Amino acid sequence: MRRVTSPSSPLPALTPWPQRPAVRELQRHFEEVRSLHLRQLFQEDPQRGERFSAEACGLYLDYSKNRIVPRTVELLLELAREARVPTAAEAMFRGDEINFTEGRSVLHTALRLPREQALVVGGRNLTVDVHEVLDRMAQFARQVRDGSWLGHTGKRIKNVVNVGIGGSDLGPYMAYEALRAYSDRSLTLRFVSNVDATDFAEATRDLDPSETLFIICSKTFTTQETLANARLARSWLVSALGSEQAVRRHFVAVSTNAEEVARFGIDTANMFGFWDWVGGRYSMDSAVGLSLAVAIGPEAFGELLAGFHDMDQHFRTAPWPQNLPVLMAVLGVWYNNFFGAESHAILPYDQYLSRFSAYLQQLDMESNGKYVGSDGQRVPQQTGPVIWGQPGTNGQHAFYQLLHQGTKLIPADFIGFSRSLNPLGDHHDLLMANFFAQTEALAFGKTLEEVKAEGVPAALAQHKVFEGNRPTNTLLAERLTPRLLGSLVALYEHKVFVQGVIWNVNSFDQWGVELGKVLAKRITGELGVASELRHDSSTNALIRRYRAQRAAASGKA
Ligand code: G6Q
Repeated sequence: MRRVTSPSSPLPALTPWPQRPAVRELQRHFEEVRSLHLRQLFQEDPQRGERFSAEACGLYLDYSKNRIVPRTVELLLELAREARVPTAAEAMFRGDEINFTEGRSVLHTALRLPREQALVVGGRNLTVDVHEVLDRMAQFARQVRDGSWLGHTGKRIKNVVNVGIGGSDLGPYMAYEALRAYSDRSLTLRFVSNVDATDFAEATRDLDPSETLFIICSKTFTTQETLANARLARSWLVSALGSEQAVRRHFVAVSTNAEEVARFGIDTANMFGFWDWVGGRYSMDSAVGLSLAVAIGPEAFGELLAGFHDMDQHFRTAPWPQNLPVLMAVLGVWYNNFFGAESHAILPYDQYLSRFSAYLQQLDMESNGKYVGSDGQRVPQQTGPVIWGQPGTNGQHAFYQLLHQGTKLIPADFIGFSRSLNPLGDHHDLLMANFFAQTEALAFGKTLEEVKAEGVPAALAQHKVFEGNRPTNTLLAERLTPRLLGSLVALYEHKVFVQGVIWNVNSFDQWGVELGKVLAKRITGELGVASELRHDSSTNALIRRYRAQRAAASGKA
């Protein structure tokens, strides 16, 4: 339950953005460096590639293709210091209620603490609670994987369907796709999130109910979409197997709300809990990852958690000039608040990371897409950017045109691996050649002189010029493993955290999703009846048209 608290941040107040000394200094500095070209910067400093690089937890970050000089980094780190990032980070790790608008601690980092590392908050050792659930998850995952968890008719489970939305879907779905190579291929995993029944229908159309297990994943267990899909799943199962008793063997719940789980009809013995100090979009390493743990097994799931923890340690202890999350955060601030960039692209060169940018969209945009600061006032500066992206090289044949020659500045993160998990033919070299070529092309472009020297006709020459100077970060790792994925996700979690602190927003609430939910509830009751509508003229007309087409269709049926 949420506690009613006085909504003020436990962190020391921050000076408004325009008055911060580091902001002023950065504005001056920006005027000096804004027109510098990466071509020139690389020419002047042959060591630049090594100078602007850092490495941790198996991830090598090359940030030399950013529009920075050494002084830029110093000033950006000063901005982070001035925004009291270390104080905020320690408050988070310690369990202070930094999510003050919801009266909650923010302790996703406790989900990956090793068993022997106690974390006592409010007199309770949270590590014990965390590992108790992890042990139950491991036991359950083993039972499904070894076939000892049987369905109602005595058949072994072959299909696992995770039903959840937002934070209860995006994380496990992304990670399942990312770690497919490590999964038990005899199991079919599906993810149903949308309240559009097509999602459920398509996910289950080829599944045998007697071999299918549903994991109903909902922190609150009150989410409209998830409960609608869970009810649909129950009737799909019960009508096929002919007994309500089947629910016991085919439904488990992941939630913080035992009461609602029981009300739905799932035995709370089959419930895996977590806590209100885990935010939805920070929950894939809690019991929300149960479907993933079943797919890849408890050992690999443990490796994933170890990877998260590695990055937590790195973030907490590494000096900032080598600190990956801090560096990536301040570089993002540099483009967002000084160059006026509106978006940030995430471009993984690995098919297994096909859902990574969708995952980061929620992590970043739901955390930092806020115009009210921690002091309750509208912030005077820009906050979180639009996050978007697709796996390479597909994007190259689609939207990269705009990255190279568009009028907008779009900083991008390129993520790639030296070794493929599917080393077939020379595919990996082809993929990675593109990976390296793109950041090179974006940074250095092609001048008019170069184009002319190729003999391009004058009328076409300008069209073939690439002005370059488009900033990128490159993250290169050896191989995509569960541990590496954990570190990669934690890297972005902490990046988002640092940015939220600098922008002085509460990265852990999400009030902006509430209004639409409330209005939808009201409209749901209006769609099937001919009641008077009291919305604006646009909404009224749309609902009337929907009602009419719905009625006409049911007349035909
Ligand atoms: C994430 C958000 C949101 C949440 C979903 C699902 O940080 O809070 O995406 O995860 O709304 O909520 P439940 O897990 O409670 O169903």
